Amino acid sequence: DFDYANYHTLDEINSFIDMLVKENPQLVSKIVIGQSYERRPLNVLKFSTGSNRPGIWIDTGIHSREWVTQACGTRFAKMIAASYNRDPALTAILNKFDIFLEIVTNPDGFQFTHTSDRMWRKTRKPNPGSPCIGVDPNRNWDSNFGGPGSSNNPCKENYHGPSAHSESEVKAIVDFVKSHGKLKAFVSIHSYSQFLLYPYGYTKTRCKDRKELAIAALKSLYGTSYTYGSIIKVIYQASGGSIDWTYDQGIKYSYTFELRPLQSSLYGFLLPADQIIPTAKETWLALMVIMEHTKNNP
Ligand code: 0X9
Ligand code: ZN
Repeated sequence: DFDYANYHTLDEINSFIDMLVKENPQLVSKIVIGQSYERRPLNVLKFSTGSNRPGIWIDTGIHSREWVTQACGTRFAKMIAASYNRDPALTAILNKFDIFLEIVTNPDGFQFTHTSDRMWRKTRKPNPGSPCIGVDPNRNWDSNFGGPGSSNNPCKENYHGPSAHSESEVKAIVDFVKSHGKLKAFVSIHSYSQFLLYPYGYTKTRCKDRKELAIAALKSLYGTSYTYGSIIKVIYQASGGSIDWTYDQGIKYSYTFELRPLQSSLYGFLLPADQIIPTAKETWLALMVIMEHTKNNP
């Protein structure tokens, strides 16, 4: 059986995905929404009990070094598959909504964190005219693209790329969101700092749903030490981020998590494996609150 309490390679996670589909064929399927720069499939798990449903999107690992997020992604996948027809709350959600989960959203970067550089964040596409590789996939979206909090220097960790949606890993999600047309929630999971964030990152203008988003966030964080608020207030200004784009596309429940550890921790991206399960548990509670709120207020 899959060991959820440890970190895994890309191949292991892909095998896990195929196994989950095989074991739950009536509920779970794998869709390939595109391919990475290095031609790896961009695998998305679809949990569905009906046709033509509105959807909830969750992605982990768009920044490849944030290993606790992909690890939590596998745990969420198992939770969803195991909870249908057992947990009434999740069953009610799945009777109305499809859930889409992209566990390894930046597979080239993730592979590179295993083979060469544990701290790799960006994509692996070369930048013409520069010795530096990769684009920050959370500065590459068409939400004030190129604005403050992103860099035009290909050697920087927050390089926004040559144009909005230049990265196939980003473009695949953009195309999926547009063609689906009925996503009601979009949750992008990062680490670290223990934050739950809502739009905006690119502007101080407060998003019009902030009160509702804050209430949902607050409820979900009851009992855990997370800070919540808008990206620009809680972290820093950042242009070209995913949830600002999805929110401006009309997906009201757009959130970013920053999972464990706290910002002050020396572990940073290197969270000890014994914290994977506790992190997944607390985050799952928060996801359930967001998904239930979405179901009840679509
Ligand atoms: O800088 C980022 O992309 C995120 N922090 S991280 O340490 N995981 O890299 C913050 C994301 C804020 N979200 C948006 N700007 N949409
Ligand atoms: Zn991140």
